[in-house]
Amino acid sequence: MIENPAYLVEVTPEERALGQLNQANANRAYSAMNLQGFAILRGCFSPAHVADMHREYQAQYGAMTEADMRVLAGKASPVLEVDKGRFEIVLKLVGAFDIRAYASDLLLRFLIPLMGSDLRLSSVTAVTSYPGAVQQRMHRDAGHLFPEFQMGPTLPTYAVNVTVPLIDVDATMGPTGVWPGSHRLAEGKKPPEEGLLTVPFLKGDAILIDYRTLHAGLPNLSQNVRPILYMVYARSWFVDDTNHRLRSPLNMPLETFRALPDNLKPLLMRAYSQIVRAKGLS
Ligand SMILES: O=C(O)CCC(=O)C(=O)O
Repeated sequence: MIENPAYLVEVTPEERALGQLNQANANRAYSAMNLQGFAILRGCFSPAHVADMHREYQAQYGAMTEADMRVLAGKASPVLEVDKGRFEIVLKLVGAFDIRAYASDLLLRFLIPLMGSDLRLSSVTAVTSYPGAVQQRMHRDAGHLFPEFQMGPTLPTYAVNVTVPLIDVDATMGPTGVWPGSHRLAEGKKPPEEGLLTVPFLKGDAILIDYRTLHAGLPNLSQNVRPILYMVYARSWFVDDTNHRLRSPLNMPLETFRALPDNLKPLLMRAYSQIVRAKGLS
């Protein structure tokens, strides 16, 4: 029998139904986050929920060609062209993009021991690459903390990007490639390009990437549009001024926020204050 690599954790249907990883799986994923700076929770989301999220994505942006997206990106809109043919979209959190996604029990129960029980949802977007999108440069989502003291690589996690593919993403369609262990590298130190790890994404996966881990969206060599959901969770004091200084980090109608259970409101509170700040400054 071929063993799964250390970063790949198979979530059982029982764990998904319970909303909690068993201790052995949780430990395996914590160890991967610590040593490799990423982990894949395979089967974190049910196939039916992922299909619903994809339908909702299609309803919001499925009709858009690459040219349409570029036009949107050229004006004040939820769309940003991050690289040629690759767009970050502040999705409207309606339909299946609901608490089952951004407040998934299984995810939150896993993330709380990593970042504290007062962790915050920092942003929710989608990153969509169109056929022909090129490979991104190697980058971190944000830099090390306390850069002047060179201690960032040794510190615990301050933010995690949770990527949820809305369709299966094989190597030709371009998943996100990572450099395992690069969260422990000092600013300015680069791992060899050939250390890039490419793992095809499957529907139901949640790919957890420490904000410090070097990664790159890979080229889309297929004929298909590749949308992935991007949910970022962070320690309560971390404000993502690298990616969302003047852009709203999420798009949720105020009435949806007001209707959330009271215990979930703190999770979104900071993103809301950033929305207000972005509106005031832009
Ligand atoms: O498109 C991807 O796979 C990754 C995107 C990304 O890392 C980014 O836009 O910062």
